[in-house]
Amino acid sequence: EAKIQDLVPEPDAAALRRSIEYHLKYTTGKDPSAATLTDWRLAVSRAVRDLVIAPWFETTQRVYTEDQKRVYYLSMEFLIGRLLEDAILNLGLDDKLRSIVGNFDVDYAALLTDEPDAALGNGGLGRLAACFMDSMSTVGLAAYGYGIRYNHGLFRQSFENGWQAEEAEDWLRQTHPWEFERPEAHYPIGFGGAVSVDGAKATWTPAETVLAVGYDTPVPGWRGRWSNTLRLWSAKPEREFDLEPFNRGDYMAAAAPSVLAETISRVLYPDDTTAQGKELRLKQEYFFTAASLADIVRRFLAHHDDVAKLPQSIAIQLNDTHPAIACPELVRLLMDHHGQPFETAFEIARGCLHYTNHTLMPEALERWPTDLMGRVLPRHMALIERIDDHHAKSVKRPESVKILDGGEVRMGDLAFIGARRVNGVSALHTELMKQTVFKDLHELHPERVVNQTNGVTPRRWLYNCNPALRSLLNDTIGETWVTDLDRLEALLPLADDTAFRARFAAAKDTNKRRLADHLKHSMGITLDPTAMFDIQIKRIHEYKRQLMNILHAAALWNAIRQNPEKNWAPRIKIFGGKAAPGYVMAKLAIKLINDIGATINKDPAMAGRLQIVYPPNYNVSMAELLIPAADLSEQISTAGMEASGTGNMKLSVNGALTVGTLDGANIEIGEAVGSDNIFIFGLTAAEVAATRAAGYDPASHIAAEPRLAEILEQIASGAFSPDDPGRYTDLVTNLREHDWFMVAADFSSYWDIQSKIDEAWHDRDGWHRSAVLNTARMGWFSSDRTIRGYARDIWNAGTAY
Ligand code: 26Y
Repeated sequence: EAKIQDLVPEPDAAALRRSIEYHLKYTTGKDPSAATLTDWRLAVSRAVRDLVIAPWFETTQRVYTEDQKRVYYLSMEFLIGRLLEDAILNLGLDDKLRSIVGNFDVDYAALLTDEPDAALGNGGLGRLAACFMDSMSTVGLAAYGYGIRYNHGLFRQSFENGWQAEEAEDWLRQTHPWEFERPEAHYPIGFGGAVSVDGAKATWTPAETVLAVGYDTPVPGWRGRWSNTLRLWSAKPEREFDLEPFNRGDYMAAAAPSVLAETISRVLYPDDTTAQGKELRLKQEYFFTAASLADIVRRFLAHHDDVAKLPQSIAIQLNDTHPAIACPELVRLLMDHHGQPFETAFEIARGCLHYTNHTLMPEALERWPTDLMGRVLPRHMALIERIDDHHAKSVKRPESVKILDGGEVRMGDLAFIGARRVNGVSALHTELMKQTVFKDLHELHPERVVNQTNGVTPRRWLYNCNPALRSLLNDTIGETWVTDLDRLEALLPLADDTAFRARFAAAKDTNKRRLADHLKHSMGITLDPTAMFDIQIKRIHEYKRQLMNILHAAALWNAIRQNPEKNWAPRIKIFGGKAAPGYVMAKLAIKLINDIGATINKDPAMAGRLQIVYPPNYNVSMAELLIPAADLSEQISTAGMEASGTGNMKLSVNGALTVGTLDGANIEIGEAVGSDNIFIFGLTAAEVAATRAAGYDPASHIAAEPRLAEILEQIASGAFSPDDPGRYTDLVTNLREHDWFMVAADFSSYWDIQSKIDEAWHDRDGWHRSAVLNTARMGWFSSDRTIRGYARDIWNAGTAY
C-alpha cells in the first residue's frame, strides 16, 4: 500500500527550475526578460502547487475507498494570509527555492512578500478557521472547509491625520494561483418566492436564483503527507444578461441579473461587533450554507443510499451562528427532496450538526426579524417555527427557550437546539456559556455543551514566522516539535542554562531588528531594538481595552517627565489593529492612540525611554513580523468578555511574556507557563459581574488614582488635541460616568503590574528565563491538540497521523 508521503516527489533542483521556467512561459505567458516580480511569483506558485496535486488526489481517493468519516467546517471567514511561503516550508523546499530563484536574479524575499494576503476574515474567528485547516491536514483528518470567495476581503486601513481611513481591498486583481475553478460544481440557490403545500408535501418556488460556483484550494499539511480541500463559493448569475433589454438598447437593464447575483459574494462584512440584521448578510449566510449542504449531500449519495445514515458518515461544524441556517436547510432537503417526515429529518440533521460559540456579547449575537427571514427564506421560516414548537413540546418551561422571541429569530438558540454538540473556545468561556447566554438550554440538555480550548498552528506561527527561533529549536531538540508541540518541554532544563538563554535572547534580538528594519522602510521611523517591545495587536474593541494601554502610556509620560532619572525600562508600545468602519468609539480610540503617540514621540525627554508606534493595516502578514519580535504581550480585556484569544497563544509560544487579565485562554496560559512567568492583574470575571450588580461607580476609582485623574484631565482639556480640544470630551465623560468596560476599576492594578514588569525587565537573565519557559510550556496550545479534541469528543472521526 502506497503511503501518501511517498507520492510527494522530492524534486531535484534542476526539475524544479525547469518547472518554474515552464510555468513562466506556458502558464503566465512571459519571457524571462519581460517577466515582472509578480510573473515570477505566479510561476513559482504554480511549480509548488504542482507538487501538492499528487497527495491531494491520493487523500481524496483514500478517504473515498476507506469510506472515512468526513468533517465539514462551515465558516463565513477564512483569514488565511499568504499561501506560497507556507506551502514551501510545509514541503521543505525553502533552501532549494531560495537558490533557484536567486539564480534567476530574482529577490526571493521580495517574491514571497509580493503575494497579497487572502484576508477573507475579520479576526480571531476567521484565523482560527485557517489554523484548523492546517491542523486537519497535518493530523490526517478527512476534512473540507466551506466558505465564501469574497472578491474583496477585509478593507485596507490607512491613517489620515491619525484617523482611520478605509479602502477596498482587491486581492483578486491579480491571478490567484492556488485555486481551481469548478464550473461543474455549481448549485442554484433560491431566495424569496412562495411555498405551496399539498398534504404533507411542501414546494418552495423561489423568486430569485443565483448560482454558487465552487473554487477549490488544496491545503497541504506538514511535509505534504495529506492534503484537504478548501472550497469557496462564488455567486454567479443564472443568465449573464438579458437579451431583450439589450436589443432595446437598455444596457444597464441587460446586465441587471449579473449585478444582482454577484453582489452576494462581493465583499466581506467588516464588522464583528454588532449584528446589523442586513438582508445581504442573511443572503450571504444562506448562499454558502445551502451550496455547502447541497455539495455534502451529493457527495454522500454518490456512494450511499440511505440518508438516515448521514450522521455516521459526516460531521458538520458551524463556526458560530453565521451558518446556523444549516439546521432548517438540512431539514428542508431531507423532507422536501428526500421524503423524510419532519421528526426524522430533524433528528438526522441534529445528528450531523455541531455549533461553536465565539462570543457572549449580546450585540454580536445574531437575531433576524421574522418578517425579513420570512421574506428571504419563506420555507425556512416555517421550518424554524416547527423546530421551535417541536423542541418546546419536549421541555418543561418552554417559554424560557424559544428560538422565536419578540418578532426575531435567535440564531444562537436555533444553533444550540439543532446541534448534537455545542462548544465554547476556552474553559472560562464554556463555563460562562452555561451560566449566562445558554443557561436554560444547558439545564435542559446538560450533555450538549463541551469545551475545546482554541489553539494555533505551530507551522505558521512558530516554524514559518520565526526562522531564528526555529533553527535554535531544531539545533537543540530536533524537529519533531513541529507536529508534536509538547516536545517543546525538552527545553525546560535549558531555561537555567546560561549559554542557551543567550542564544534564545539572540533569536529575539534578530526578530526585533527584522521588525525595526521593516518599520524603517515602511514608515521611516527608528526603533531601538534593545528597548522592550510592548505589543497589543488585535481588532480595536472597547472590551479589549486598547484605551487602558494608551492611558498607561500617557501616565508613564507624566511620570517620566516628573522623574526622568529614574531607572525606567525603555519601552516601545506597538499597536496594531483595525476598527469596524461604523464603530465610532473604536475609531476614536485609534485617533487617541495616534494623538497621544504624536505628543510622546516628539518630546525629547522621551528619547530612549518611551515611544508609541502604530503601523497601519495590521493583517496576518504583519502579525508574522510583529509576534516573533514581542517582549511583552498585552491581553488586557475586561474579564469575562474575551471568549479565548489566540494572539495571546502566538505571542507566548514565541517567547513574549504576557500581561493579562484572568480572561479567556489567558487563564489556561497562566496555568501552563506558571504564575512566575506571566503578569496577571485586575478584576476576575466574577468580580466584574459582582461590581456591576452592586452599581459600579468609576468616579470613586478615578478619585483614588491621581495618575488616572490627571491624564483624564489632560485628555479632556485638549492637551493631546490642541487642534480640537473638545475631541475627547464625550470619551472622558463616558469613562468618568459609565465605563462599562471597567478601565477605571482596573487601572491601578494595571499600573502596578506594569511597574513590576519594569523591574523584571532590568533582570535580563530572569526575563529570558521566563521567556524560555513560556515557549517550553506552550505546547498544549497547538491547534493540532484542539483538532484532535474535536475529532474525539465531537466528530467521532479518525486521524491518520
Ligand atoms: C454577526 C457578526 C456581527 C459577527 C461577525 C464576526 C460576529 C462575530 C464575529 C467574529 C467573532 C470573533 O472573531 N470572535 C473571536 O473568536 C476567536 C476564536 O474563537 C476568539 O479567540 C476570540 O476571543 C473571539 O473574540
